[in-house]
Amino acid sequence: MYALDLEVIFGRHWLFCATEAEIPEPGDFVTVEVGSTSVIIVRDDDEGVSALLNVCRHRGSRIVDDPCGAVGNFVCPYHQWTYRTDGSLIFAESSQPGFDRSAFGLRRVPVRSLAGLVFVCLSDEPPVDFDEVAGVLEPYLAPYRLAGLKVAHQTDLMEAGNWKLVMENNRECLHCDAGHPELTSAYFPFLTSNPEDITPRLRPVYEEYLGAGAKLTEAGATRGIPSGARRELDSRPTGYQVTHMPLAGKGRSFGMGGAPVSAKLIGDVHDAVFGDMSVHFQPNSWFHLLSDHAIVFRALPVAPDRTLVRTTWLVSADAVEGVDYDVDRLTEVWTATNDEDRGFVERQQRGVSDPGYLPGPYATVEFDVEAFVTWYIRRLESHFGGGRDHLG
Ligand code: 3BY
Ligand code: FES
Ligand code: FE
Repeated sequence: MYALDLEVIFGRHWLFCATEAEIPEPGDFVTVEVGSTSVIIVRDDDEGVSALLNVCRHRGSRIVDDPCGAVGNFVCPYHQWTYRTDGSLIFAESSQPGFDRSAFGLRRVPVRSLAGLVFVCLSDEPPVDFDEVAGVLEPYLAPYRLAGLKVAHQTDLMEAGNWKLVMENNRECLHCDAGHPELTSAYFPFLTSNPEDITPRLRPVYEEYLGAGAKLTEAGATRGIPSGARRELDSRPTGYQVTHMPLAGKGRSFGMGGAPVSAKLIGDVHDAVFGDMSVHFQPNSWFHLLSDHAIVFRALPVAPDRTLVRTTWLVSADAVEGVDYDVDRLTEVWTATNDEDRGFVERQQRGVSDPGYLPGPYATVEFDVEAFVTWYIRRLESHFGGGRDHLG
């Protein structure tokens, strides 16, 4: 199943890999490891974003070892074949007469930037629906001007669980109330999608949540930033969702109790009380855009029971560390939340690996877990060319 996941899910779908903010200058690059594949995402000399296979066209050496860096050109450490940042080969020593350098550039990988979020597809025939999805999401994301933000912090968390458990955990907040005291200090306790399930104790908070949400929609409309939820999580190859929710307490950001975490608002957002614009992508990413920072998350499988979760915090380019923001305070809530989620994933991995495990039913609020699972099954079905029978 792990090999199949790498081949069908990670090998043939658009994967969020990095932000343009990580590679602001020509020659800046990050490398991304997906199974045995290594991709270099680089700002090329024309200021565009290229994705290149990290495999030398001479005798196949890996070219770049570093997870990120800056280069003039890429020089293969083995025999020094040298490539421009757009992948074209410019130097190959002692090549035979008639050697055509232009035929031996680094292999290019399909890449798209959606408002500064860089997606890569490892297949030469990527899902064609990305542009349509980008068309829907662009108006929501563009006002945050993500490409021009500054990386304030980045963490890599290796979780001892299968990537699907990481994603399922991300797709529900049933565990939030008990499991995320820091996050729920900034979130309303909207743990149910059914208003009739709201207890009398929670009713006033729910009314407050609805009121704050209505205000946000109004504010969003007046600023030209759309606010309405869009959701196509299981019906297309590039499954996505965007929601815009108010925050509790101070209502500003992911500081404790909804407190702001940076003094400089980002992009075109004018009001610090702008809630949480949250975006989900199948199969491997989620995003939270706040008035004063953005957090982007990416999960990549490393082994059947190992997943690497990268979290990147972005702030306004003119926000000064120690003056406008403090990394500890900026990252406090999600560092704690990520670690709590890691604990849940690892605990579940141990449980579902028990031969005695029998799956139970979802709660009503776990509908996005179901959407993820449905998306996954449909993608495998489509790979095998039809019905579930093919899955054995
Ligand atoms: O990040 C998310 O999208 C979800 C909602 C809040 C908690 N959880 C990890
Ligand atoms: Fe890269 Fe020979 S393998 S130059
Ligand atoms: Fe969680």
